[in-house]
Amino acid sequence: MSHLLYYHPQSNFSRKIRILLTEKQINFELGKIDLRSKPEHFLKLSPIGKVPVFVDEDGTVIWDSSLIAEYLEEKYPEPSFCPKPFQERFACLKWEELADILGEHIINLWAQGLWNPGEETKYKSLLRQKIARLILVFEEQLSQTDYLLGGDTWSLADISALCSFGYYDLRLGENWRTAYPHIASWFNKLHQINSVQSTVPPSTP
Ligand SMILES: N[C@@H](CCC(=O)N[C@@H](CS)C(=O)NCC(=O)O)C(=O)O
Repeated sequence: MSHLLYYHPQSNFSRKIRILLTEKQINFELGKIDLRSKPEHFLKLSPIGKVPVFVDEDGTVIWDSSLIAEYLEEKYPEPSFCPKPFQERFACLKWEELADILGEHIINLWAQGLWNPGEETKYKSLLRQKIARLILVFEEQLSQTDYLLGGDTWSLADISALCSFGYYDLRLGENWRTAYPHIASWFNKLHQINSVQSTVPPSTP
């Protein structure tokens, strides 16, 4: 049995794992899930019903991108994308979480747009505020360091964040680049990497 990743091509959380698997040089097959009509075999594997879901070659099933990332770091440690020392590890996981929450807010804002098109609801405006507040944290960090953890190479933190900003592009437009120049240049630099460039979410699924 080979590795299998259930995913959706527009999903930021799936992209995170596709990049990680590619960079760790783990061969994997992709199983595309129609999120509007999830197949029974997928729902049997994952009670959460969200992508990504990773199936290891021994049949182990892991859902949730953060858990999958942690699993991959443990089971396929080289090259590593999260430092091992306690403090640094948690710094990495905190940035990953911040990036994922940004991604979730963007998903929610986009979904609100589908449900209430043209209407600026209180919830939409709250989400916009939350998104703006989070983005500022990334801009501030990247005005001081080349990568989110401050070293000279990217990590899981950068992967999660670039997936959320890529998802922002897809769902809300590319207008953030002018207001956040440090994020923009970090984002452009990361797009020179093949696994990043080749997983840019397409506008049609
Ligand atoms: N915390 C989860 C979030 C996964 C998630 O929200 N996936 C979205 C696509 S990006 C999904 O499957 N949505 C379908 C649904 O909620 O029914 C993770 O990190 O994997």
